[in-house]
Amino acid sequence: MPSVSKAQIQAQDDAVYQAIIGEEKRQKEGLELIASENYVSPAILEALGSVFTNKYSEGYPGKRYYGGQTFTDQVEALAIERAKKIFGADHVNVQPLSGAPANVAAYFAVLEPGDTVLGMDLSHGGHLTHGHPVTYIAKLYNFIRYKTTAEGLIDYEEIERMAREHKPKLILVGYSAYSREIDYERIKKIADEVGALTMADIAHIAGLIAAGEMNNPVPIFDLVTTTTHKTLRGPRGGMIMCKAHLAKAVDKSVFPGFQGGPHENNIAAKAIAFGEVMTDDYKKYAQQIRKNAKVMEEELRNLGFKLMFGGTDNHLLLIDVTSKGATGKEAEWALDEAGITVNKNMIPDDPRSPMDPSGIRIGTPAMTTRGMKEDEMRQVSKWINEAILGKDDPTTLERIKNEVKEMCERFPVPGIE
Ligand code: DSN
Repeated sequence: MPSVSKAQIQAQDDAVYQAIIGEEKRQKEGLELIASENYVSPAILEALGSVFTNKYSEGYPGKRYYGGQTFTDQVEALAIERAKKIFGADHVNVQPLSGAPANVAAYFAVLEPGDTVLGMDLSHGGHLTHGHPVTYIAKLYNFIRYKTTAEGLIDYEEIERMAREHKPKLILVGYSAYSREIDYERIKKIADEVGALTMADIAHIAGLIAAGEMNNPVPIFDLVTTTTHKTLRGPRGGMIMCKAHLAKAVDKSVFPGFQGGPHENNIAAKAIAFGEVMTDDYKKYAQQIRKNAKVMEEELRNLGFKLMFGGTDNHLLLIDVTSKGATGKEAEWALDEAGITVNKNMIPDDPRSPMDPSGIRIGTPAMTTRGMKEDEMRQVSKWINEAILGKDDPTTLERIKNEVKEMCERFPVPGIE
């Protein structure tokens, strides 16, 4: 696999060069299980380092505030057209710098201060930007938070009851740690009954939706936001899709309402990523992500782990590790020592704190990009169990780290030699 040249950085700035080399080694020798991370193609890395980074282009294709926009217009229009085709969207804005800005710009497009929004509680799989009290938007809007049922599924009846009681202006679905399918038709019906708009944040599962592996809210919902760097396997960035009637409001909200000049190098990379998403290879990749997650579900359950939401329909698993005698923080640390990167995560109604919760979240997108399949998932599940049980035994953690490194050598990371 071709690597992306760093010759200029090496010649000019050794401190930065060493940091990049260190990160390449970490990515190459370790197993990446953070559900929101992935590896982009060498073409996407090149686009990120292209001369588009030099250009200011406030506005939109054909309607910019500065001159010199022939090629920024070309590349942005291409990204928009590809995204519209992939998701069946009426309108797409590819300028949001990431997922949180995309969500805030979507709120600004349709809400007035004080408006009520119904969104999922963070510990049940929601996201900070879905109204967690630590965020500024929670001071601006009246967020009411719903939860999953005791069985760990989205509680549609409760959402219906809360929607009737609170009459929200917006009902929000789409999650960061929830592992099950979402019934968008049912949410739309509830929203229509109470006169609410609908918004889905598909940041985690956009790639699975694009490949037809999960339900697509875009033809049904008013607003759909996503990042482009998770299962979509594009550059770090965001995107808003919406119905035609909200197109102007969304564009005005992103610029000039919220952001300044878009990052056209990033938008060029998004266009390349969308081109990749349209291929048969990508469809196979998305299918394998889910197969791999299912194998890990089965293995980890057999190893005695308690899986939140009863398992997975997508790319991730939220796991309670306390039954293995560890906290989420301890498990994250032990796995790090063993060359396996995960993130500690709250579980529904977690009695512990966000910095030392009861769970970890794992995902298969990055491992699947390296070409790992069912056999490797079985092995990784065993290592997870051994590392957590052996958290106080440096010899066990070192042994797993060496085994992880050995396996990783057989599965190259795109863009790294
Ligand atoms: N930080 C992302 C994640 O890991 O899910 C969401 O913002």
